[in-house]
Amino acid sequence: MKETKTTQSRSYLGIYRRRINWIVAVAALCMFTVVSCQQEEDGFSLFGELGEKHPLSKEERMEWWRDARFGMFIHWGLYAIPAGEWNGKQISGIGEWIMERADIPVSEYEQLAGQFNPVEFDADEWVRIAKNAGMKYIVITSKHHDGFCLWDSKVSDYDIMDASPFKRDILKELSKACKKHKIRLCFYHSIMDWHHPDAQAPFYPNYNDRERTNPNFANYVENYMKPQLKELVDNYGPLGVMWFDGEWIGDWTEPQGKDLYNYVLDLQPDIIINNRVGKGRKGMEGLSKSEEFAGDFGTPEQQIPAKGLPGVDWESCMTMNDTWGYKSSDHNWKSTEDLIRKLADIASKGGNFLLNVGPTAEGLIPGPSVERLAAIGEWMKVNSESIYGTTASPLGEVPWGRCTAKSNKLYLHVFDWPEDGRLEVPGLEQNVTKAYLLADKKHTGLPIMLVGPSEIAVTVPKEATNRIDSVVVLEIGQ
Ligand code: JFZ
Repeated sequence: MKETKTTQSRSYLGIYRRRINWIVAVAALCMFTVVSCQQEEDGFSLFGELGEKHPLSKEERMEWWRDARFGMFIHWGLYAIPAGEWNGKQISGIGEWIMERADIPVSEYEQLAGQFNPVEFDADEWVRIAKNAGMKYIVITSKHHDGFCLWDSKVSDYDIMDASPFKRDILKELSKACKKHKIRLCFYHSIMDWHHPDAQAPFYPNYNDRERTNPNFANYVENYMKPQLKELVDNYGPLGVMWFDGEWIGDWTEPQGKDLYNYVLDLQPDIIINNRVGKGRKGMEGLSKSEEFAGDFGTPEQQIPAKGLPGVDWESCMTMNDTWGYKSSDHNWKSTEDLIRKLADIASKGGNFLLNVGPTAEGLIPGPSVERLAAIGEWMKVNSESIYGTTASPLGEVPWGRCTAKSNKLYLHVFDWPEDGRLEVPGLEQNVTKAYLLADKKHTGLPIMLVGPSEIAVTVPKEATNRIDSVVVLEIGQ
């Protein structure tokens, strides 16, 4: 075969063959140089430890995520059944930790699987709730620390198909609904596993042990966790993000984190992986890009870093009350006002907002969460342009609210509407050519006055367009 080909090409190309070989060689060298420079610019050297072999740059992988700015976190599992109460006692702390908090033996806790029958679960409805709120992605617990799997796993019997009477593949239904409504599906997956015998420290009850280790942990990683991740990517993807957690246990090491990062990227080349795949609390306030390995983005939890995390992609995850997993006694709901302003605040600092819901054991997103998401959706219908695809504010602190930026526009999120109709905007370096209310479909220009070398005042109507956050758009000249 080879012989024939050579002869053929020789007869076709004749004396030009040598010249063509040269051109091919030079072209290949040029391409190689361009590719390696680009990879280095993106933070990954072609020959570096991370990004090696992976065809897409981080910039390419992060594009949709940076545009999205707003996602739904879903913590759902067996813990929704006790809902914060065990043997008639209220157990303090977050609901999904009840197994640990109430010292429940594995043999007892796993019996909850036999009761898990969320007949009200409607994947389409959940996705619609997220979509109507303006959320662009959903991160659901494929497996939380308790080890119970919400999909039909071939390497486990501790899952929704084998251990529960429900016998419907929850993640399959969500995957279909997400595709239908064009929302990215992502999984939260706990490295720590309180159920697998090789994953927990072997002295009960040490589910969450940072010191002691399990001699068979490698077996759990290679023959259980990795095959499960492959199932999730292959059968429920393509996924948006693999969101790891529970990396603080004594068994987990930084090299294992790097290996897992590469393993998941090999499964799906455009997937995004959070920082908790590796050791430590990277991407938290005060840590910079240069510090060790931090996955693709930082995950400040229940907090918004005061100045954002310049140079680092990040996502604040937050509860609407004080628990991730459903807890029947927790009524401490954040107000809609608080949530909308948090969304604007996070966007103004260059981050994403991952807002949590904890569905009930019946399969319903709690009413107070649904109401708040609907109200956020109403605001987003008018104002989402000031959130999607924006970057951090170029202005310093502004007294009346927050600011986001996109191409030649600044979006002024006015929380405190000026009673005198004069909105002062300090810290402006460029020329403002036009100002208008985002809620005004006609984009009627508002009067602009120069009041200082880098300060203007916009004359705005007496009444705010929205009592929580009215957006004024400034168009910036060249
Ligand atoms: C983890 C989980 O233990 C918890 O149940 C929930 O899923 C949450 C989203 O993540 O808890 C953490 C993880 C990280 C920090 C604190 C609690 N942290 O970085 O400070």
